[in-house]
Amino acid sequence: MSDTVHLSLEEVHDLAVRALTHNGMGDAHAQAIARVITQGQRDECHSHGLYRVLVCVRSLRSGKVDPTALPTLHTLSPAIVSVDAHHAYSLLAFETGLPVLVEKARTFGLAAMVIRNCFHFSALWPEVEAIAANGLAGLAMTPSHSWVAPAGGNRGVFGTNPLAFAWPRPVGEPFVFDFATSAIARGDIELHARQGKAIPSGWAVDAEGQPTTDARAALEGAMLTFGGHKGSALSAMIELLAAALIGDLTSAESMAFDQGVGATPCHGELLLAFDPKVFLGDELEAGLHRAEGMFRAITEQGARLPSQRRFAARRRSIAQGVDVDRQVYDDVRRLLDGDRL
Ligand code: NDP
Ligand code: PYC
Repeated sequence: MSDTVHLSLEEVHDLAVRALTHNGMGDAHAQAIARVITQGQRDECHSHGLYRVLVCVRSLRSGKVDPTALPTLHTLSPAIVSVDAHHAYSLLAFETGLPVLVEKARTFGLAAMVIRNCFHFSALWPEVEAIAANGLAGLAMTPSHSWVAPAGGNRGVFGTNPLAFAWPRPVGEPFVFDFATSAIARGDIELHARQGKAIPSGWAVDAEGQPTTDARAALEGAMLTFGGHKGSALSAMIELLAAALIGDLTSAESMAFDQGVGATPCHGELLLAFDPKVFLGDELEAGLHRAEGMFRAITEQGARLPSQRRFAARRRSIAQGVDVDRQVYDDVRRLLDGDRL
């Protein structure tokens, strides 16, 4: 039997919605979550694709998540919108706040969206891409749980704290990067552990603080930042801007809030949008042209832009569907067995 199951994107979306709603997720949240999970599977970001349905359902069963709360909007200042997720998942809050963020960025040139009190599992590129689809540059960051040691330490302080950026290009896909400030997303180590695979050295230390390539030992120990002190400083910045500054939980506080139940981290998120038309005025074309020159200088020497792998996977998946790890598929299917929660 093959290790993978071939599905269309519609089948991925439908399976995610059914598994979530069967386990008590409200329909609006299930739809928003399934859209992003399908995008993750489509772009071959396996740590944030269908696998996340398992984590969402475990979180629902923990009783911590509000499965139906609807987000509410508040204006903090003319350029800052705040969306309270009321302890539901973050994605509906993002969708609710996006049009306001875009309008504010177009008015003021620079605007922020704060999301508070949200359970947050998702990759950030769908969000910065959605900002770029409106002709704006976008920056997003969020804490998670304190699994990651600071450079020079061996005990978790930071979350895996992703940072994502998108720049709208005159033609074609935007320039996008999105990475954890840990050496790798925790989801990737979890997938290695599920598959009994070793991890590369440099990702984590074990519970005794010793370097390890054992995925399970890594999950028990502490993850490491990417780029040593540089990733460590960026991760600290994210704790400051996307937790302390916005009045929400740090990764350490999110971990404490979890009380060991293993739910999705609960905290806030910060998104910034920049309107090149306001920054550049009459010089818009020249500014965008300058950016294109920089992209050309990268690609003309054979280096690739971040997200090129993802965009190629997207084109393939749209044309042919996706191959889902059979173990993940079977586990998600099993969530449809038994009584509705
Ligand atoms: P990766 O290390 O896989 O990739 C990070 C970025 O680097 C991508 O934009 C990728 O583009 C790019 N990249 C990779 N290799 C190259 C290369 N050779 N040249 C140029 N660019 C390259 O990601 P992570 O494991 O760090 O993170 C994975 C996902 O996990 C992210 O989407 C992140 O948002 C999510 N995450 C979410 C968290 C949360 O709390 N919500 C916490 C942590 C992570 P490409 O995709 O095209 O390869
Ligand atoms: O993969 O590190 C991760 C992660 C944490 C929260 C959501 N994804």
